[in-house]
Amino acid sequence: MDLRQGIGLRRLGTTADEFQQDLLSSLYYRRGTTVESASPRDAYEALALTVRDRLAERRARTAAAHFASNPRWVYYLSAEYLLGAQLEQNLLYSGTGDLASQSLKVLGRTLEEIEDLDVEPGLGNGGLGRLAACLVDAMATRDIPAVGYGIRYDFGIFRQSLEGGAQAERPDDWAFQGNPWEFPAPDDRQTVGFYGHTEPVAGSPTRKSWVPGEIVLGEPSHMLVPGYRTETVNIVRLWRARGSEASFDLSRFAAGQYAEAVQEAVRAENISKVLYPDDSTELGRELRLKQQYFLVSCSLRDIIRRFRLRNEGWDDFAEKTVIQLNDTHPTIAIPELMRLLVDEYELDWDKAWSITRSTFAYTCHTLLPEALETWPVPLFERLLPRHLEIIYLINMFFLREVEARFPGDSDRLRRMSIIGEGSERRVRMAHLAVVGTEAVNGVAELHSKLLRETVLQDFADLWPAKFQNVTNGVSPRRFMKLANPRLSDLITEGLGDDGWLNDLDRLAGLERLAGDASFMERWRAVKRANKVDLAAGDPDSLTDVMIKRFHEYKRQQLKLLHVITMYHRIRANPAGDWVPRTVLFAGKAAPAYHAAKNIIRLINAVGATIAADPVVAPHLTVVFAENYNVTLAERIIPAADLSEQISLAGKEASGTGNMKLALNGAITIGTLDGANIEIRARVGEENFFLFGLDAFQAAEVQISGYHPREHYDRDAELKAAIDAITAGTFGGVGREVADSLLGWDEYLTLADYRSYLDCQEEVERAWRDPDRWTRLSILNTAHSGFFSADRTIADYAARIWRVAPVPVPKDI
Ligand code: 475
Repeated sequence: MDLRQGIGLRRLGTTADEFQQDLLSSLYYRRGTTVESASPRDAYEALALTVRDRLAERRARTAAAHFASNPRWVYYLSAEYLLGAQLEQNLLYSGTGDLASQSLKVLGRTLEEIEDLDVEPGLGNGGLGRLAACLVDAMATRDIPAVGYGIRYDFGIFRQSLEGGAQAERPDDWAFQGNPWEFPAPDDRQTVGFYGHTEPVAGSPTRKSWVPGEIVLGEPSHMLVPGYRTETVNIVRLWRARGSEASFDLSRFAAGQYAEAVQEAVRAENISKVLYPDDSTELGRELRLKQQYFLVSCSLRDIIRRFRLRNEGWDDFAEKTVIQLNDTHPTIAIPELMRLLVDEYELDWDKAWSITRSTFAYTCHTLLPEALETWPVPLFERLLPRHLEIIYLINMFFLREVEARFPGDSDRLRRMSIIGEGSERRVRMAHLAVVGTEAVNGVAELHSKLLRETVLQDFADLWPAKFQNVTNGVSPRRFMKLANPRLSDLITEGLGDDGWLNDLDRLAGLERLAGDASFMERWRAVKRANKVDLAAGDPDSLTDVMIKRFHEYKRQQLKLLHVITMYHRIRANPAGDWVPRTVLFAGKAAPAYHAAKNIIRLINAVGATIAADPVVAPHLTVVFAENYNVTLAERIIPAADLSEQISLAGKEASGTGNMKLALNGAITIGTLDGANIEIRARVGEENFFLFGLDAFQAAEVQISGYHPREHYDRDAELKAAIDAITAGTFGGVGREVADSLLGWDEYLTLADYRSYLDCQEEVERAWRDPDRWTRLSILNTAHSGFFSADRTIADYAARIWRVAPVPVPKDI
């Protein structure tokens, strides 16, 4: 196609009148209602469609430009996307915010009330899912031809509420009222098989034919992913499971067996029914493996279909395609591509393997052994019999390679095998992911180093060049411009223009303003106004935030011991000169993770005791904000003074909340873990509050035998804090937490307690000097530009994907 001839699309209007006309058209023709009878929901949907049209127009141009250039594509496979609310983002990315506010007047509505109806799709758990969303945003912003593939769960991450201070979970029926941002594409439906058996193919030693025992349909819909200040609009394509026609049993229905008649369809549709709410822990349920294969099977067929639009044969496939695996969840894509190439397209094994290996890349997001996915061989064999056979073959060739390099090292073979031979044989997905890909990366420097030196050491010995680091990043559009408009305006004023929003290194220009009295004054005023908006505690107090999933390795319990100690100190000396603090926690715990839920319960019990204590309450407030999600993060982050990043060193792969908070001028108190190390290196040692064991020391303590009681016996304040819990001071809540800390304390909370408390005193010294604190805050923002997801994508594009941007012409 010659793009100069145009794509036959009329440009949508950009004036207020034209926008209003389009809004009314949406209301009349697409909602089928009138101004007089329009409900708030009608107004919301009409606005969403009007804004969506602006992006859809750019999408059409993007698709045309991509088709014309037949580029190398990036396909991002992720079981999770935490996209966040769409309306505000799409208003920004289409530049229609002001038009929308004005036009809504004709419907008698304000943008603020309409925005409240925009439900965020919570199709992810935490860091990994939000990272996927930041990366697709940055890919579009950098004009990378890309599609994100995922699952359209009917129910996203559960809604959390507190009942008597304990976490309660309710289902998240996020699309109950429909989702105006989505384009269903039933024509691109795929068929997915499960179970059954395999049969030999005459005349071929490697080919097999798989006869599945269950067939499920995958129906895609896509959401638009606009780039910022560029024409590009990419998509994320989400698959929803449907029963096939054959899954409805008419004869049973006729016989009055209504439930039985639909049971097969219900079974099929259960595959995309709900997001597993377990973050960084695996529970190895069959349905989860079904979800993974469902995502992979639908997406690979779609990728091949797209490849075939412009290419023939297989010679160019790996040249035109790179598939990034977001953790091991989509790793069955490796044997699935082998199956498609060998069994269905009849390529020989070696050719298929060379294509497969050079198509995939794998990102690991963890170091926790329990988060490294493995599946029992019998389950795999039942659900995906052909894939298991292929994995065995991959493993056989792989182990031959290892044997050739390290002859006679049977221990090494056993350690590296894709099949773990413990009491129960299991498929090790991380090993499969390393063997079947061209590049493997960790998500922060320390994490990548620890992967090479510990978890994946044998693989790094074998293929050193395969291992890379790509430090995570976050979207400055969502987490600065949208979340913190006041600060963004001030930064734009300080820097002279808003080019920093897609060139975040320019924030460094703020350094020269870090000593400017009037700029500092305004910086402080912004933070204060954000705190007033958040309305969690006194806006003049130190707002100390710990917002993230609840996990013992992240050590919310350490923060809590600090809170209890402050409580004791204030009670002992009510007239002391205390720095007023508001300690704000937010985060969800996996519903079956009892230790984490006990910590939530104890936080709330301690908070209630403090609130009821007239001596302590004026100085210390503990707030637990319910149902932490992207939308809530966008409210809390701009109001934070202190960012708690206190995981046990060597456990947090990267963290991304740490980056969002630093960019918004919060100062970090943290360990040498994950990306904290890189934040500290950039903002400067003197602008970061460091405490605790480093990863090496932590490992040494654990190896030499750790006795938490020694710390308890030695440290009177620590002892008092734990004894208070045990004595029932906080409504009798929390004894399990105290027992676990004293009994084994897996994450060395007590070992880091004193160092953490000392460091908090330094924090308070800095806080007492408002100019010093403001300078720290400005410098944190100024030197965090590196943590833009745009930089992360530039790294992936250059070092892993080897893809070039394909700009979309403005004038087609
Ligand atoms: C890390 N989620 C952060 C972030 O790289 C890191 C695991 C299993 C099943 C479902 N979800 C998960 C994670 O493992 C996860 O969110 N990992 C996080 O990835 C992005 O910044 O340190 O813990």
